[in-house]
Amino acid sequence: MLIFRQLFDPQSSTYTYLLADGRAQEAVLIDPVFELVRRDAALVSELGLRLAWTLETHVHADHVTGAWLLKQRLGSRIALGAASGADGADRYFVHGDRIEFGHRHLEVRETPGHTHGCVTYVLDDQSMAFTGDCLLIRGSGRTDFQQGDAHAMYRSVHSQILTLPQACLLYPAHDYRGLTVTSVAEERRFNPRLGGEIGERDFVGYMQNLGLPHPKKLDVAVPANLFCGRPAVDRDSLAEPTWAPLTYTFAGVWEIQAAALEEVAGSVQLVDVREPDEFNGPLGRIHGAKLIPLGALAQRVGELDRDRPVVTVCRSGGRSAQGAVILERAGFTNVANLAGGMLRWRAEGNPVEGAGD
Ligand SMILES: N[C@@H](CCC(=O)N[C@@H](CS)C(=O)NCC(=O)O)C(=O)O
Ligand SMILES: [Fe+2]
Repeated sequence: MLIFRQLFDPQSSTYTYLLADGRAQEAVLIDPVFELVRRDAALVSELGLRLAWTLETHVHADHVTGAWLLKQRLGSRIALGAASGADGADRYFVHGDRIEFGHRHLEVRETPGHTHGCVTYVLDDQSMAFTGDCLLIRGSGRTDFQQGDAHAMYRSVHSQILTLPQACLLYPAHDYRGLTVTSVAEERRFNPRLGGEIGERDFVGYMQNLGLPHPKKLDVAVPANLFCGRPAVDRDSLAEPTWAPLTYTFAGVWEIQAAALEEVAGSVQLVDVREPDEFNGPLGRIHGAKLIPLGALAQRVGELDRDRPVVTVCRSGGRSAQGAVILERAGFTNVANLAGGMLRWRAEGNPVEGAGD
């Protein structure tokens, strides 16, 4: 069973792709983004997968790759094209290499043009290909920096991508209009730069006149990506919280387990976001919890100490997850949701107050 997820970074309009063999539970991530490593790691973990490899389609100019950070956190290995010129990878691909994950594999095709080291990853059954910034949906990557070469791109697209089966789905590294996927047949017919009878000279003329501004992050992204995303100085922007053992969920919320809350209960503020009748009802409440119903939380954040961590709680962990989001939006930095709420707290035999009063 193939697991496939298309993930999006709204900052740089980058697509990250998760592919996994569901039976072997082994995954690869294509083009992860540094700032979204937590999200990607959460998805890998929630799907019960082991991340074997992060694969770059090229040295990106517009965002820093998450490859290095994922290697630190999950032990994944880093791979990209040998012609990329990047240091710090565990494997450098040449044309025809295979990257295995479980019983599936991707084939590496060199598709230079946007950069020297661009590669396209083709799934074993040729049902999908990941074209990086070579072929974009109804477009192509730019060729005006980083060894860009419109002649090379034309040949890459025509010899390596549009020769795949007509039904092969093509997934690019970016789309700036919200389009998500295309196919070989569609691009052969409708790509305005590369489709139909358009020849190499037509394409080169088109590419010389794109007139795009340089990516905003170019000066930061390229040097960092030449080291596979290892920061030059330690960045603490993605530092993990240390006040309690927490889990980051793909839903975007930090969670604390009941057992961990017991350990830190004395030092955190516990906010119960249920309604008063529930707070005083048969499920009881946790010792020291302060009642602020979810609907009133945004207005009453002033009642909480911003310098101490906050744990939100409700009946089952659903409303309190929203409570955690509200507090983060209000500028609280150390916030976690009690996983499973009062139901799990009680099921695990933890003490409650007020039950049955
Ligand atoms: N405005 C974007 C520009 C991004 C950009 O130039 N993207 C490259 C890929 S790294 C590209 O080929 N873009 C093609 C296009 O914009 O049509 C930014 O600042 O990041
Ligand atoms: Fe790019």
